[in-house]
Amino acid sequence: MLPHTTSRKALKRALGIGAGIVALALVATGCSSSGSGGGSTSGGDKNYKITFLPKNLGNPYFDTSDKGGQTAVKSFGGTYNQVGPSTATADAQVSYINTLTQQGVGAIVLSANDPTALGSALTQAKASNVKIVTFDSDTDPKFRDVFVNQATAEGIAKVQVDTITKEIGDSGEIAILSASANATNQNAWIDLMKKDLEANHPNVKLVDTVYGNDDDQTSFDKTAALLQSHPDLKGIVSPTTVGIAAAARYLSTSAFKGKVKLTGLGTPNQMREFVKDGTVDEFALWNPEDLGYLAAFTAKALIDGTITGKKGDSFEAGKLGTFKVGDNATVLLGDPFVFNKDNIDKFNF
Ligand code: RAM
Repeated sequence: MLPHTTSRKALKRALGIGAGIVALALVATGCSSSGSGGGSTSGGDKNYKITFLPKNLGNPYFDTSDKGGQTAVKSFGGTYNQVGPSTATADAQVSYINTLTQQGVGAIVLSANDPTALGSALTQAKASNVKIVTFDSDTDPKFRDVFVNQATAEGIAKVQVDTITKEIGDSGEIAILSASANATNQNAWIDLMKKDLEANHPNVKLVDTVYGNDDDQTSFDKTAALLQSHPDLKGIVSPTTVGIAAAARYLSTSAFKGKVKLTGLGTPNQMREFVKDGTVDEFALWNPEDLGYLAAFTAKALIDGTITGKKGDSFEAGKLGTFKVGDNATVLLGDPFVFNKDNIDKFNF
């Protein structure tokens, strides 16, 4: 029995999208902007200029969520754009928010590198009638209209703790390789993982938490350093797709392969070879393409005035169906899904 909370709905969504994806890097490197989408902004007097601002560019996870956003915006005749920094920092995101506000976009769809540091730029944007949707990584709720959450933080934390504790026989030292130190999403998950470990796994000791900043080389180097400073380490949890892929690459050619267990959140395409070669048994994620798609439709619903962020408001999200706004102006995509050697070939993102 897999240690996960996968619903049929989540699996169906993941499979449905997985089959149709052709690898697509919207913007591969650097700080840039990629315009595209539906050409003219239709929808009467509605400002459907919707720009995605991920944590950083060049991350396959965001290439996939951006692809979902683009599909959605095109489907309702809006103008899609994606901009973002090459490094995952809040400072780098501020200037993009200011520029988009000056340009008068209808909505910014943002994965935040920090819960508060973007606050004043976002407050100005909102004052200029730019709708703010956070997805993937939230800000303090006062700075945005709605947060589109990929899965509950509790569910995301639990699947990772369940997996690593099972893999190391519920005893011994583990470490966390995270993204950047201020990332709202990773920090929320890490807090919950710590609580779960303390409450339910007394023989498992979290000895270190290190940050690879969602940069491949930094994450690779931090993995090497972790293994060196903790010779008794039995497992690594990396709740970031960049981190887990870099850690797997390191482990796969080291003496620790298969001995030091690795799990966390990864994309099937980045992790496939490491599952097949025995470096990694299981890891989890949701469908980033669906997340981007839902976030774009959430932006549309805010622009239309169908929702304002009030609990109970509902809206249509194209092929994903109807969604409701929940507590703290949050919309929930679904459940995390666990990937392993038996199912990984069914996915292509
Ligand atoms: C990385 C980013 C993103 C996170 C995934 C799991 O791509 O940090 O914010 O949600 O990992």
